[in-house]
Amino acid sequence: MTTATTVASPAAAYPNYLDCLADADEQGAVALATGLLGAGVPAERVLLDLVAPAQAEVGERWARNEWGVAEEHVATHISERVVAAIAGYADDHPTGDRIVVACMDGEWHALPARLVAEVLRLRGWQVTFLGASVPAAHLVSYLHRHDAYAVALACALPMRLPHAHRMIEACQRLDVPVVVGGRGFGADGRWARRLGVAWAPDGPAAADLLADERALRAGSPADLAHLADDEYAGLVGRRGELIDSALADLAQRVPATRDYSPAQLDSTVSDLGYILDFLSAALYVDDGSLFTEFVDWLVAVLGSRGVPAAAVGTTLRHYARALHDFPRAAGYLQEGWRGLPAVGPSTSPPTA
Ligand code: B12
Repeated sequence: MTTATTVASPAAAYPNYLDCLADADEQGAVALATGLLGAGVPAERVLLDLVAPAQAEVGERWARNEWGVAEEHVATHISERVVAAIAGYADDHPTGDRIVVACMDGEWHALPARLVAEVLRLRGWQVTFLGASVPAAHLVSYLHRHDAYAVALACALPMRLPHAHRMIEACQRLDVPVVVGGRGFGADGRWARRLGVAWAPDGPAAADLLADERALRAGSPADLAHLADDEYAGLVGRRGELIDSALADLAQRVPATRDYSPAQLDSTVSDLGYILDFLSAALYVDDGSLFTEFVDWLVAVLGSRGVPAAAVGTTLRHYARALHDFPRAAGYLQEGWRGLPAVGPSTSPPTA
């Protein structure tokens, strides 16, 4: 078990905090965080300079296959516990208006949203935290029953952007202003701008924006004229059929997949689906970089688990052939394939 010593800055506490997460040392982690508060570090800084970067590191360790899902779950549970301990330091009687904080439908990354919720609370807003995966209809019905000055919506995965847009539109129809954030909107929030919604990089920036109603409501409308080509809707409609055919294609071209265990088959089907979901999201916001960034990430994650980039290449080629009459989708697939490390442009392109 890690011994928590009192340190005076989040940066100095960080290595010990990571050790606490790795050692499942719940008490040690809480003691480190509350020790910082006791040393005069503002609660907001503990959340953003200790808990948040530690969680990002947890993700990197998972991506590199150094940590399994169980280690990630333990670490996230401990971080949630730490956030709850820090939350106890917020003003019990905030005077600001009510902000509803929620995750997009299908979005299970509740902790990033919780960090934002606590920062807003620390800044004096009344906050109602709805947590993970809130279906649009339920958010609307909640907003009908409870007054809210604004809604803060979180999205960690770009593949949820089409759902995000539905939720944003639902709030806008009720004339409740929305601020969005999270990795899902791109590091610079570029996909939020495409969806015509205010974006903030973190809790403090969101608090500043919420304090300025004009800025919150300013902004250009969604820019989605490209959806008229129906590629997005067509791809969503063909999702099941495309996964089935990609699986059959893999079995033919990569014989080892025929001997996959049920668990390996499950995760292959998930990956085949993720490829289509990220492709659909890229079509939705008309930005191929959303898809190519995902392919780079997928290749790295699968590579650390012994799956060669060529397997991803096989599927990208299959989807590009199947979607030859979807020019935007085929273009993104081709870009993704060209960026693959081992199969690069020296062999024939996916549409050939
Ligand atoms: C914990 C975790 C989970 C947990 C979440 C539990 C929970 N209670 O939150 C569980 C197990 C559910 C999970 C599941 C998955 N996860 Co996950 N997860 C993480 C992890 C390790 C930490 C999340 C976290 O707490 N981040 C800490 C916060 C602080 O980071 P942040 O998102 O950058 O937030 C800051 C800003 O973006 C901003 N912000 C965030 N939200 C909002 C909202 C508003 C309104 C505003 C203004 C600002 C704002 O403020 C925050 C503070 O500064 C991340 C790694 C990471 N880098 O985040 C992966 C990560 C996000 N997950 C990832 C993946 C792939 C998945 C899965 C698809 C895995 C799988 N195969 O099943 C599923 C998808 C589930 C789903 N449909 O949502 C990938 C995403 C990669 C990608 N290409 O998009 C990541 C990046 C891991 C990695 N390095 O590869 N995950």
